[in-house]
Amino acid sequence: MTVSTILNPATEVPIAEIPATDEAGVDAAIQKAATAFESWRAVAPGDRARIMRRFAAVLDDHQEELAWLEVANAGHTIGNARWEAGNVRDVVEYYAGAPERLFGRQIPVPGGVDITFREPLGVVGVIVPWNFPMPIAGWGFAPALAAGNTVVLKPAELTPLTALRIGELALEAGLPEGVLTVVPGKGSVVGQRFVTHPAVRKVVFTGSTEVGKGIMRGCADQVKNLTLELGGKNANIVFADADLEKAAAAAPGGVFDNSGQDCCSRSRLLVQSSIYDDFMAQLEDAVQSFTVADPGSDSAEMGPLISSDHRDAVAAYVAAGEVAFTGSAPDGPGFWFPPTVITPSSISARDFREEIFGPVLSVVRFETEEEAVRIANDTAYGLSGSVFTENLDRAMRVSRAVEAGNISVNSHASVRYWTPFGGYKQSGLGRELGPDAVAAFTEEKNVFLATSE
Ligand code: TAP
Repeated sequence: MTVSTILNPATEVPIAEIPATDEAGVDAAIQKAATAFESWRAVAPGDRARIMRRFAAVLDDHQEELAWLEVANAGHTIGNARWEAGNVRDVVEYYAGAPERLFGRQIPVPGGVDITFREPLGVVGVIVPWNFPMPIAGWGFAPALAAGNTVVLKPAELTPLTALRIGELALEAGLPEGVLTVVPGKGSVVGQRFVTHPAVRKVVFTGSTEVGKGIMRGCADQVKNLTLELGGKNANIVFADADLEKAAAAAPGGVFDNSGQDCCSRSRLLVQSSIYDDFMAQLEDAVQSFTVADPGSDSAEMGPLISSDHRDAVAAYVAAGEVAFTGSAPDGPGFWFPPTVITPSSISARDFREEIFGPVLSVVRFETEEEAVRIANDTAYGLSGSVFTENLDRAMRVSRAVEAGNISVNSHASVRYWTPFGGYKQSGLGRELGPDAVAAFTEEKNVFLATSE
């Protein structure tokens, strides 16, 4: 059996050995989930809701444990990791409200009565990347379970520890065996089998656009339901009429949070020419005071990158770009990389076009609002973006004009579990979170009952 050695990315010290599931093991997990589906779908809505609320309570009791596990496995700062564990709890709690409110409709038709039902799909396969192991798992499994589906969940090979623990906590909370099964292993084996196994009726994939396209092609064979959350190259547009101090103070967090390993990272900064020099001076101060340190310390704003290979990939972009200034990072063991600001020679430079997924910010200037929107939209991606301005008309105009699923005005926050999240263009397909996520884990059935005159 293949075993993955899990490293702490801040120290490079091995912290666990996790067996990789082979294809027979994946098939057994899917079969178990298919069997559990028959009884889980039949659990009365109020009881399903109660079990999910209990699951949220158990997650709450273990928030601190889960957070420290993520610090060790993914190098997330403890502040972020606490938020992430709390987010899984909140998302489970939020969708615990859904089973009792999974309404159909009564539609007026001639000759009878017409009603619709929301029925669960069956087994749902959730494939999770390494950058946000806990929240992204929860965004898939919580609404899926609420709708009456069962879930097989594949964490990334590099970061399986919190998902495996959440699987144990689900059982402790009273979810029946087979309702939520965590299946660690390789994407090419476990993830691929979710795509090809006919009992898996929907795949929820979060990861790179390249792998996502392959999964979409694979799902086509069985016309399988699919949600894709893919990459991003998001623009932060700072207008001359913005509160510059606020915009400069917020920019580092918008791109360097989670070491830039964030599909919503505002990795393209567009600054209006008339304030460019002033803004860059303020940005330099903000970047240099951004604290990159032991992720377990309360003051850390950024930890290491996830792996040595990933650090090499990020470094290659920086070596090819024009570095304007950098922050600092610890020396010694750990996959550290300093926050780095690049001024690309043109908007066709690689660092300005490709998702780097590291702490690298590329800054360009623009003259007019139209030009800012044109540059922001000149990308295959469309996940998120920010607009900094004090002019409400401009804020609304630009928010509507940028082709992205999530825009923030005078803020970089993109994720709230109450609101829909997802991408335009090659950033994805479908939406997660928000009030409609449960519907994406159902088939809508229409029933017509003929009535006699
Ligand atoms: P990927 O390499 O695409 O991996 C994502 C997941 O897919 C991992 O669990 C991976 O498994 C699995 N996988 C790999 N090959 C597969 C295959 N052929 N069939 C099925 N599953 C397969 O991405 P990553 O490097 O982990 O994550 C970074 C990317 O995710 C970035 O592009 C980022 O923008 C994107 N991302 C998007 C979002 C949203 S919400 N849009 C959120 C976070 C991240 P193993 O790695 O374990 O082999």
